[in-house]
Amino acid sequence: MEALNALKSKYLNAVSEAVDETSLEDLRVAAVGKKGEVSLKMRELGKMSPEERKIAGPALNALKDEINSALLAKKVALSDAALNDRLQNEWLDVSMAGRPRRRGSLHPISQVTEEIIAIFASLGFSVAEGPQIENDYYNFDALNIAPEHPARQEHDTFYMYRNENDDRAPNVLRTHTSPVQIRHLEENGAPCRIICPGRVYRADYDQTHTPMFHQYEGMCIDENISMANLKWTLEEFCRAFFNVDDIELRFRASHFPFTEPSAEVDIRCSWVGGQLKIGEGDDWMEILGSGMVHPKVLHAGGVDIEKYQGFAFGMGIDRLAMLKYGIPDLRAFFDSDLRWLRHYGFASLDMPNLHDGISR
Ligand code: 2NL
Repeated sequence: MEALNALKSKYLNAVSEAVDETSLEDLRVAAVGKKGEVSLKMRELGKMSPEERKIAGPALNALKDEINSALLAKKVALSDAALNDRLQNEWLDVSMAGRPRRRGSLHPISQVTEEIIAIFASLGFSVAEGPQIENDYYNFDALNIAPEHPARQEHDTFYMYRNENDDRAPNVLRTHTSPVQIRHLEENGAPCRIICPGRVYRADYDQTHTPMFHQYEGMCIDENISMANLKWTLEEFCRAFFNVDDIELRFRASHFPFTEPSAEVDIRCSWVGGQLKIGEGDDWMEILGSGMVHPKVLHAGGVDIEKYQGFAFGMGIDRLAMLKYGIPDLRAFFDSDLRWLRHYGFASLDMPNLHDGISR
């Protein structure tokens, strides 16, 4: 009996002091495992007299049960403690404010492109897009630009690399967005009302030219389209874009291979103290080229020239952005200088209110 009491207090103490599950398991093996101390004692029951066994048997069973329940209770207590510990240490305050992050901004060219699209959308124009690498048919021939035309000379056009013995005509980086309009006509036919904003490329680099720049062209083809529709459309655009009610445009006869007649368009303006004012003053500033689409170009687009005619125009997006937002240097547009982008960039959704500018 003495021996059992000693075993009991030895194991119950050890269990209560165990710090983890492995030491609990070691204790279980040492006490009640196959070769554990209690189990060995149980084997001795066989050698006892029936009277001794009557007392020792139940006592050993009771001891075994007591150690097993102590082990189980301790196991539960240890895992509860471990869970509490994790709950203490691994919490997360989901109501805490996030780390501040600097918000990006829209490049002025993206902003102005979106403004142009919004204005022309309200006039019923949709946006057409096309490849920046073109073949010379779409970039030149279809637009009535003859092979000997100066715009085709090597110094203006970027030609794609060809293998030496490849004598197919080389592809080019599009020098204007006009090929998009030809492709659109081929696919959709007349009538049509589209604008085509996008990147164009010319081998030219100085204060006012970059080898990649942005332009948009517009085209409207239908049964009764005249220069009068062109003039109204451009006036509406300028009113909305520059946010000035009284704008005045001046059409000057000009020449483009793809329009006949052709006109360059100036807007009335003044420069006061280096500040540009649109709509008033005695100066004129050229802002775009335009005209009635040349019959050969309509024909190349698969349009029935007996039935349809239309106007087209083109302007530089970069220059419009400089004029509207007072940006002095074209080349800064493409420097990717973050300070510049933060200064001249726009918040997303910063759209002009079209109701200010468009009269109906
Ligand atoms: C300019 C001149 C212009 C066009 C572009 C055009 C396109 C087709 C047919 C006819 Cl598919 N014309 N585009 C017409 C006149 C002028 O751009 O000075 N752009 C900055």
